[in-house]
Amino acid sequence: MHFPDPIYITRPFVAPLDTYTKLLDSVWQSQWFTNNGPLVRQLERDLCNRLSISNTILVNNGTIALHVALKALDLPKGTILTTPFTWIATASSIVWEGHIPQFVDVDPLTFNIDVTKVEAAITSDTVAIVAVHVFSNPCDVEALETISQKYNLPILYDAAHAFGVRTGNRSIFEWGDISTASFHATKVFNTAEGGGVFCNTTALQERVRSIRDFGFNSHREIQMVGTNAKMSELHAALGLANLPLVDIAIEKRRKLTEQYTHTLSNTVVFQQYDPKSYNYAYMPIVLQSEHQLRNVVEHLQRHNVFPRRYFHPSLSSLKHLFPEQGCPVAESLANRILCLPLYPDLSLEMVEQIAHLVIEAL
Ligand code: T4K
Repeated sequence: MHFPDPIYITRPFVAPLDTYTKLLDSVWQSQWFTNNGPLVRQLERDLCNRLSISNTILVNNGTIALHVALKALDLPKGTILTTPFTWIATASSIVWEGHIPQFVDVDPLTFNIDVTKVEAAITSDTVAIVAVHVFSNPCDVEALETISQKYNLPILYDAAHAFGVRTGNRSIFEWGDISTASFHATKVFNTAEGGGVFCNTTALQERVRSIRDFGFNSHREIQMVGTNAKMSELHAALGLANLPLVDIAIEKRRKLTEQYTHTLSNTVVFQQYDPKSYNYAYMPIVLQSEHQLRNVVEHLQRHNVFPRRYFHPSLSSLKHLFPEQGCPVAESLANRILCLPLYPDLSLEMVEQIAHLVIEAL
């Protein structure tokens, strides 16, 4: 089976073009393109309603969201405990804000930071915890909350993947002191480029709003060192067009994931998750060895299918960037994990064919 057109890891799921251009009419009429415009404010309100949360602060991407959130926490310089099994932005933003990432190994089943190893990693230099709900799978938020309270350490959740996920009857964005999301074109909900910051106190919200806008306060006085993290009206318009489709997208992704899981259940290992708290953002499979993984990648590519090695390598092995520290579980996982194509426009038949190519390669 050779696919005539390349099948990439993902394709954005977007509203019809005329839904988007109708929203742009108001921008052209008002000539208001950015600086906390009406569409950004509308999208912030709509996201609060859709997610049942009290606040959403939109920014221009998920990496800036991390920078702004870290800055808003106003931490003393020190080490930040984090996961090595994530996209580089999680750790690079820690370094960019002047801190040192200290990696804590991950749980081999959930792929999230191993909460049983967090306490032992805390030292007098530790100033915060940055955890990631990897592939939308919630961290053990209750255990992390207990640790955070015991040691008085703020928690930032990088929830880049976790749009719409709920746990403990709360939006995942409400856990910790502050959470961030990515609304990049490859994400379940997208504004082409974009991100969100979600705060648990009004004081943090005010700091984030100010940092997003060069450090101005509501009286246009410069009160702190900020940046330009503002989302434009064009990006917000795309978000407003796409938001009503998110539930359809997640449901399609769920069905495709079930198909993969059914066909591959005797062949590969899957991430362990609770289907009630998952948005099917990715389709990770774990193979027995890196050698096997390379065979699968080559076989799929020969058939015009392009899986991705999210996340490889484990950040703990980037010795030229971060202090050396072994994380054997994350390093082994990163060498053997592969994300298969998953997006709403794939058909069940295509998924079945891709799954059979994986079996063939093995
Ligand atoms: N924290 C975590 C845990 C993250 O995973 C990320 C980003 C961040 C923070 C930072 O958020 P942002 O600053 O990005 O908002 C992608 C995304 O660029 C990145 O957002 C994402 N995580 C990461 C996991 O994946 P690439 O380099 O794999 O993307 P790329 O350009 O190769 O695209 C993958 C496939 O998607 C392409 O083969 C085809 C398709 N595609 C892509 C784009 C951009 C399209 O069909 N249309 C498109 O417009 O990084």
